[in-house]
Amino acid sequence: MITPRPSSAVADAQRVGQPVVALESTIFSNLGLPSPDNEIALERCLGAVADGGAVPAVTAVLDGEVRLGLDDHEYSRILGVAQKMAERDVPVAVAQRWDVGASTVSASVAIAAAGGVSVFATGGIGGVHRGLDSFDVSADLDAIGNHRVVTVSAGAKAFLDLRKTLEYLETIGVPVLGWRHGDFPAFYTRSSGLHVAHRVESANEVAAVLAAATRPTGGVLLAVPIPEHAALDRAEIDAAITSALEAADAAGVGGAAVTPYVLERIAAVTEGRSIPANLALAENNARVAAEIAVAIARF
Ligand code: PSU
Ligand code: MN
Repeated sequence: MITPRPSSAVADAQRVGQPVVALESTIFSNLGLPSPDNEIALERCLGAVADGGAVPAVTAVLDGEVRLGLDDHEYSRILGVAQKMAERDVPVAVAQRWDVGASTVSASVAIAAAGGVSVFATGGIGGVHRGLDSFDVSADLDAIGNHRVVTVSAGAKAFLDLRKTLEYLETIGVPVLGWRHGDFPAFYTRSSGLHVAHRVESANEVAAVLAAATRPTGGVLLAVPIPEHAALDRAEIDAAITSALEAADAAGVGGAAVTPYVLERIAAVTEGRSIPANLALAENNARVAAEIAVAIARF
């Protein structure tokens, strides 16, 4: 089993029961957002967690060591070239002493849970991909179901099959909560047209749901819609997604490379308009996650 090494800020917070929020590192690496937006996203997410009264803990593997929270001088390492690291890759990253393993949602919730952190913020989770023949179902979903962590996200990435993603989460028993919203968000837009199982109005309610979990290691998904002012036009983003998926298909991109490729194509087709939306929702999720962590610490 892994024992993540906490940063000194995270260790100090945990010693006195102060709230901590885990953040993934893939979105901040070259696999997530283009430079310099990745650095801006990191600063805004770190700031939002701190402003909310919690300590941020970016998860990663550095020099073969599983980390929960980084020191200031180390952030530059995850902003550069990194190897995408899902949960199943974490043991390999340790054994092979990877320089920089950038944690996806699945790796991040596993690291957070192992380090005693129960709230995690990301942009959008992975899920069930469109088309039946790819058999591509993100490991994020089972990881959320298998670790006692609240994952805060703007729904799943919009180019997925959101209906099947929600069905899968239902099957594996993950409570899907809508943050002051009855619809499952579609990342760049506030609504997918699909309903969440339950709507919640407060951070205390989310803390109470986690406390009443039926499984010792079950997680919760909190779906937070993108702030109104940052949301993209539904028709524009739908067209961009269609063209990005066609390009991925034509280029024969598969497996773990699909998500970075499609995100890059969506940014190109929307002439960069997907990027500020992505930054705004990630920051907003970090802010809500801090609220949840504060509520859990008080619960
Ligand atoms: N959403 C984004 N940017 C990203 C990701 C999601 O806007 O970079 C990353 C997250 O780290 C997520 C991962 O966990 O993509 C899912 O990858 P896959 O579909 O290969 O499981
Ligand atoms: Mn996949």
